[in-house]
Amino acid sequence: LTLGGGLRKAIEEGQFELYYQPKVRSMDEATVGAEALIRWHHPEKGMIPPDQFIPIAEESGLILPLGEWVIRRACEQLKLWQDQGLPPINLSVNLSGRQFLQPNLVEVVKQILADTGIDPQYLELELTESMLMSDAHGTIQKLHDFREMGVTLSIDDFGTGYSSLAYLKKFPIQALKIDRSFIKDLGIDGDDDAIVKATIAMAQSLNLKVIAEGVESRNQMNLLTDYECQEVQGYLFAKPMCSDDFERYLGAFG
Ligand code: G
Ligand code: G
Ligand code: MN
Ligand code: NA
Repeated sequence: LTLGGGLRKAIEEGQFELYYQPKVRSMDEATVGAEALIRWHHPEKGMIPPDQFIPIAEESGLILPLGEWVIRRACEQLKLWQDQGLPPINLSVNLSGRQFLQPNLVEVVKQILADTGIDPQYLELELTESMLMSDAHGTIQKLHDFREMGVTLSIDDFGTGYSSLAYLKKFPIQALKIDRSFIKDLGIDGDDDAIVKATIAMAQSLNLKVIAEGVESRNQMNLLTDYECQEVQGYLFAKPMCSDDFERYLGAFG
């Protein structure tokens, strides 16, 4: 499978689409946000999942135009939903490592927000632990610039990387997304319950919002509500959906 060659053409021809997965508030199960997830509709190979082409886009550097397209498309969609009078939601996008290192990333995001007329408070950027641990020059400055702009920053896949709790103190982060590997056996494997409870308690005392990922069962949901996890995301509520389906969902459950 040689996807690399097709990637540039795919960007030019607009073969990508964003899907949206609801983020649900535990208290009342209202949809308060969504995560944008990219899909590639390949003309011959059909739908290709991001796991298969994001690494190639990273290697080739095409992640920069592609990543920029994702942020712009997400903000344009958010604007459409706001103009339709749908309940206000926060929309998060995943950043890749190389994209985060892009020196003008802050300017790119600022320009997209200005072009689309989106209030920065509705945009959330999902970072990974490795981006924060890389200790690259300018990381802290970048995070503070985003914060100053009013964009929300969260740590994705929390607990799976080479993590240091020091960065929770050092960096201006607002939310932790507990990786779905800790949610899978909640209520079955006591270690996972202990880890999830401890993460939530720590987040609460640091004033960070916590989101549990990969919630698939009512039992997991009940436990997470007990543990006072503010928000959840997972197949129990909905899989990632195309914009039309998400719009209907938001109309019904927003
Ligand atoms: O549903 P799912 O198959 O969408 O996503 C698989 C992986 O691809 C996840 O780790 C997710 O974070 C990543 N991913 C999805 N969309 C994007 C995107 O727009 N940019 C980046 N960098 N990663 C994405
Ligand atoms: O790495 P990141 O958290 O961005 O990845 C999101 C990935 O998790 C996407 O591939 C998305 O489709 C997937 N996902 C979302 N909800 C669930 C769920 O409830 N169960 C499983 N197994 N995967 C999920
Ligand atoms: Mn994510
Ligand atoms: Na994750």
